[in-house]
Amino acid sequence: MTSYQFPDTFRWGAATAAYQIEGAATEDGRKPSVWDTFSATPGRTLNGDTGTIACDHYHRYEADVKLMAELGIRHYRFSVSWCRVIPDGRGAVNDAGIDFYKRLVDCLRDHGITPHATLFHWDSPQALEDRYGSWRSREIAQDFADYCTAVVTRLGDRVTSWMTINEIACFTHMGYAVDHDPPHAPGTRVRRSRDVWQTSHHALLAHGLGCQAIRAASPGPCSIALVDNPAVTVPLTESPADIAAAQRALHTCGANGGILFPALTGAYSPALLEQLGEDAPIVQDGDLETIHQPIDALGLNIYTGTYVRAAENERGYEFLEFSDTYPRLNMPWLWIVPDAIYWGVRHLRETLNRPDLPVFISENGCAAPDRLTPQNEVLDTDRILYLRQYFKSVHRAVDEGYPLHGYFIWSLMDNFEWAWGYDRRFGIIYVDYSTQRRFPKASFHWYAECIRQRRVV
Ligand code: PNW
Repeated sequence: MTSYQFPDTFRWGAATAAYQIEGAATEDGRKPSVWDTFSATPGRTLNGDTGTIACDHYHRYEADVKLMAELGIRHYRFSVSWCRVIPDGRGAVNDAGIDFYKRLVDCLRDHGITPHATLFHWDSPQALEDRYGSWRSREIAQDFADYCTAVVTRLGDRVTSWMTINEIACFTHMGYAVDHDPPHAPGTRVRRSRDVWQTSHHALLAHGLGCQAIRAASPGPCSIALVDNPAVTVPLTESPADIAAAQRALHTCGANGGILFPALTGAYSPALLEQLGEDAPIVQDGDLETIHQPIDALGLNIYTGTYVRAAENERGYEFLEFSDTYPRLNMPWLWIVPDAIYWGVRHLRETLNRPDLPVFISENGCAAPDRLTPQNEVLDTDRILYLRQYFKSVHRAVDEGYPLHGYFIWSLMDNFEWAWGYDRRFGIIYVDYSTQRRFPKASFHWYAECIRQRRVV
């Protein structure tokens, strides 16, 4: 019998992102991001919701940090808003914007919580969209690096754990998709698939130049990570044949072959390039070296996975569809596949040949149709069921010796879930948006107990 005990050194945390929680969209010199514009456009988000107020975390961060301390986490992942720091995307730095992050970080440290700052979580400055179409232009990579320099110069005395960019595929491929009009996220519909791959290529360049900028600006040693959401291939059975199939399929599943592969190996996956043909992005001399920067850690956002088995076809594998009744939580894509965490981590060693790269789960969690009871409780047993299974998968990876060092739950509190607005709740703290009151859910107390006992309870 296993007790699912974790080592004392394992880091437990929670994650959020600037546009999803901060609000204060026009305060202290902040100018619009593409998400302000997109969400203010009729028909783009569910119920026309915007992040203008969100969780009002900008004003309530002290109370929110107290809740983190109650939860018992020692690590908190948040993101810095580019257009708060450099409102026009390039040029003048807005000290008032920086000051908010200084206050937040100092408050975290006063509570014994280590800050992990993501420099970009989808909220590109609108000014750069107007200037050159954001990620459609190569120019954004240098502007991002300059923004990294501005932040790290000013916050590097109190933050040493940096993440460059969150989930490249989500804000490029979903924003610029060829066949969606309007797209699911801000972006201009482009003409062909190659133009979509070009936007993610520019984001990879931004990551690479960003890494160099952070290292150059940091006053002391720091840790730099990329955060990716790989499409995790999970072998249907753990037979050698199905495992080999899942390894081969990793290249062509989702956008892995054009994002995680170049970032970690310095080359686009040959299998993906063959599949893309004429639609492969244009790669200039030196780009792959820039993209393939040394990183200190990799953050994986894993919510679900894709089952794969060996097949007698040309590729040697097949992807399996989910049936209508396969269990999922409150998002169309949120099939419950706990083994995806274990396999996501294991693929780094066996499929991407990066056996020693420290990794952490930078996001995992689920949306559930939470309701406040008359006693002001939220009895989210569905979320606890989900998390308990995924924690066991985290434990398996740690137990088998993979370098998985920590876990950040998505999310600390309910927040602006992008195109789904406030309708989908991912928090372990319930937010009553009419009063901004916070109510820890049953899953909050459950997670607190896991952290206290360092095991899956
Ligand atoms: C992440 N998928 O996005 C983001 O980093 C968060 O900002 C977001 O709130 C959270 O997950 C929940 O959606 C994802 O299709 C978007 O598998 C799509 C997928 C996964 C994560």
